Amino acid sequence: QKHDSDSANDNTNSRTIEVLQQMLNYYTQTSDHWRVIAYRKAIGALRRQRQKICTKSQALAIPGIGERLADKIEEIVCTNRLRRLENTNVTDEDRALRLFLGVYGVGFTQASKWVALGYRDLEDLRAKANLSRNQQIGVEHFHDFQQRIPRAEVKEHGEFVRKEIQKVDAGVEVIVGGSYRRGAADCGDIDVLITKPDASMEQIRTMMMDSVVPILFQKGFLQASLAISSRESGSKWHGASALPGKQIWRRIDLLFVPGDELGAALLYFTGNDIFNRSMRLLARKKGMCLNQHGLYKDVMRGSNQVKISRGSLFESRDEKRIFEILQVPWRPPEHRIC
Ligand code: DCP
Ligand code: MG
Ligand code: MN
Repeated sequence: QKHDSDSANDNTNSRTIEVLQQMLNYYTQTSDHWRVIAYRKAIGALRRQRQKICTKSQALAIPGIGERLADKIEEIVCTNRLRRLENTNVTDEDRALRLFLGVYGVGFTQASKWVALGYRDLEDLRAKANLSRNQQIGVEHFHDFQQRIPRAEVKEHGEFVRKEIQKVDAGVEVIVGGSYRRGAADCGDIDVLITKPDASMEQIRTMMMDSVVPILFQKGFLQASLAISSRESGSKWHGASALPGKQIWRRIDLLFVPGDELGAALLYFTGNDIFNRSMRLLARKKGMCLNQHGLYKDVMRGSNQVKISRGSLFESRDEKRIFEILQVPWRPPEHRIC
């Protein structure tokens, strides 16, 4: 893998990004989809800049940043803050709602219930709320999970996993995906894809439950299991991990992939989510269907767009071939940001 150097790490625009990220969080919670897309674009574009962007005209010169965001960037750099953030006139309820939405695994319904019960901070939840096991973990490790993970540390987690698995089976491949594979300087979580060239779904699933996960727990690397999504094919393990000698817990997702689905799984797990959505939409327009298992052709849909037949597998092993078949010029992971 390329991009393992720390070149992107010392981002001179990190304060600007941090403030824009707060606005993004706000718009995400209020489901303001257009602003969410605009802010994500701008943040992604800023992350890729080598020099500090200080003025409106500098910001406007970057593709993906429009007039209004350029104004905001200039304001942030000049004042070290954004008036809009302070003007959103938040009530205690709003503040509590946003705080609770930041707890791992907590959605709008649960957060609203807690607010209605009069809870306002994490201490209230700890003392008064009837928390599920996962919610307890989310609350106890709230500050850990809120922190971005430096690229170098994401890499270390991936290497730990690779080393331990390969001690048992040298044929297993471990690839760090998600925002790391896209070259991000820091990541929200650690996304690890685990595969073996000739392994079937059945074998992969056995490897996950009987071997990989227990070993990584035994080594003291995995700290908690949060969720397992395991459909007819495909298995993802969600949990928390910590490096030896370190206190901080990180969110980690392990995606287990049969050998012949590697290409489609890589495409899915590299994202970003908006890029995935546009690729899937494109496949659909061409009468095909793209998901994390493969690209299917001759998919039949009824008038209501509901699938009648699943179609036949076109390609799943080779990521590049999927681009070719969809007639999309190859985009390296670093450019898969919409
Ligand atoms: N993904 C997707 N649709 C979603 C969520 C995820 O297609 N609703 C895919 C694309 C993501 C990948 O899974 O890139 C990993 O998901 P993450 O939530 O870990 O997102 P990222 O790794 O892209 O970003 P972050 O740094 O926030 O973890
Ligand atoms: Mg991720
Ligand atoms: Mn993830």
